[in-house]
Amino acid sequence: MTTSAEWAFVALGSNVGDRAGCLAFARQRLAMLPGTQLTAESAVEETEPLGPVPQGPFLNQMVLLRTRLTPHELLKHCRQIERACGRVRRERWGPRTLDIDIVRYGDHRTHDETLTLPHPELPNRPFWQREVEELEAHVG
Ligand code: A4P
Ligand code: MG
Repeated sequence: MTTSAEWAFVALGSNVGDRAGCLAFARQRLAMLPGTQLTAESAVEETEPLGPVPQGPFLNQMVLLRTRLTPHELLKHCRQIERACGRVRRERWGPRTLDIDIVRYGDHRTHDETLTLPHPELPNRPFWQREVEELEAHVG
């Protein structure tokens, strides 16, 4: 935890099971993180799958957090939320995915074995770019 807060742009994606439910679960859990406020959320967008794996369409959304968690602390919490969603959804509705990616964290630039910031896929994902733009209006 740091003393000063930063703006974090966090991307949510789901393409199996109760997709909207997974996004809602993620928003709720992110809003409850220590030292963190969920300041704004983008529209939810249905997108065709990117990449080589044949799979169903995604629901994607981005949220804007004001957080005192460090980037690595935030990543650790995101992983926990993904796992928690996986457990809940597997038991009730079969396989599901929830991806939570940190797209931007202030102006931080990081590249180590667990975290790259800004997220390297940002230039390749038009829906992320649209969502970032939508949320930037809320950055004070
Ligand atoms: N990691 C490094 N940098 C970051 C970061 N900035 N934010 C590491 C989050 N994680 C970061 O992620 C793998 C590892 O990336 C993590 O352990 C973390 O330490 P993962 O979510 O466990 O695995 P993954 O999802 O298979 O890989 P990755 O690279 O996150 O895949 P993507 O990029 O999320 O691709 N098409 C559409 N339309 N919409 C989508 O959302 N998503 C994917 C998944 C494919 N196609 C899609 C979408
Ligand atoms: Mg991911």
